[in-house]
Amino acid sequence: MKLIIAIVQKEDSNKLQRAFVKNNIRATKLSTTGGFLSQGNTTFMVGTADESVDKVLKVIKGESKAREEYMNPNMVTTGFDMGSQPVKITVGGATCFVLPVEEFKRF
Ligand code: 2BA
Repeated sequence: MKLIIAIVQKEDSNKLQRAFVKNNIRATKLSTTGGFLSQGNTTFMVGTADESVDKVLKVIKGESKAREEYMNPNMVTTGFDMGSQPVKITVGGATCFVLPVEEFKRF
């Protein structure tokens, strides 16, 4: 068994949640914050059989879009807007980790 941790943008989270339900994929949705931009994002935890990992990743990929954001570099490092030029960054689609699960129990 594997645990997939998928961090997606807030804008994609509702449709991804619906796609999980439609595809009979069990998931837990957490409200999270990106460590770099300090913007809200969504983290899904999906416990799944080894042979279903590719299917789950495909569903995640199908519902997650990369977007461009502009940010003030000083806001990230100092917390203050010091009038510097905003820089463009591409925020992913989805950032996914696939972890082995030692034990899975439901009581
Ligand atoms: P944030 O940490 O807010 O990062 C948002 C975007 O800012 C990143 O998009 C990346 O384009 C850029 N970025 C992040 N750290 C950077 C740095 N040190 N220098 C320059 N640019 C940087 P993504 O890479 O697509 O990440 C989207 C979100 O996924 C992240 O939001 C974070 O919540 C999560 N994430 C990404 N990589 C991770 C990792 N290795 N471990 C844990 N969470 C991760």
